[in-house]
Amino acid sequence: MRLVIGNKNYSTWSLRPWMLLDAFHVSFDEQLVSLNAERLSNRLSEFSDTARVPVLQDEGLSVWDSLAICEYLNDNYLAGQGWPEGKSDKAIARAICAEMHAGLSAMRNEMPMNVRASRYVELSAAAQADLQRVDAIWSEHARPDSHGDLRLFGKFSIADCFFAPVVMRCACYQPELSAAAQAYADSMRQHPSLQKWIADALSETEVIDEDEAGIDR
Ligand SMILES: N[C@@H](CCC(=O)N[C@@H](CS)C(=O)NCC(=O)O)C(=O)O
Repeated sequence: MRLVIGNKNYSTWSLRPWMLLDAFHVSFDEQLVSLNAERLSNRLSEFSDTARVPVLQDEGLSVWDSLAICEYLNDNYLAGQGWPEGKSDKAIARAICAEMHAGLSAMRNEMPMNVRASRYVELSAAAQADLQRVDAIWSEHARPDSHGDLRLFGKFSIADCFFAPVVMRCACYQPELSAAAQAYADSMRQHPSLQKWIADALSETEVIDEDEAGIDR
């Protein structure tokens, strides 16, 4: 199985399924394609008609879109363990992932993930409202897991993978969060898979100008 991803410093959508695979110890190869703007669409259309990453290639099948990839992994490799247990937690987890997937766009646009950087950005009212929504989700649903680490719904799942890029955005731009939300972000940042991703991102040197925002702290 191979996961085609973008630069680890910048590619939020790639981080989601990568983290799921790594955290559940599913064996896979990764292929990193630079998100450098030059001929990007041509380079990415080799892997998917959408010309976007991530793309999962498995036994002749190609699956694009981070949510579809996570669902595929949950069905075929994780025996359903990718989502929280229980009807209500599972439904809410799916709902907040859908919310993250389809919305919160002001925050996404104004706070691009940049693992290497520590920046200040002046956020619009819309981005601040998105952040408040994220804060509410983390505050309401983060609970200690069996090791005492804070995870959404009390057990690492696709929901944590979907919000891991926001954890990294917050690490870069350091917006003010409630104590509960900050505690979740701090705990998630220590997750071994996220630590591996961060180490890989720090070793990258390519700068993608379109994804650089804010001023250095
Ligand atoms: N909805 C897609 C979005 C994927 C996406 O936009 N990926 C970015 C990289 S993080 C990309 O491929 N950008 C290339 C471009 O915009 O040309 C998903 O969830 O996988």
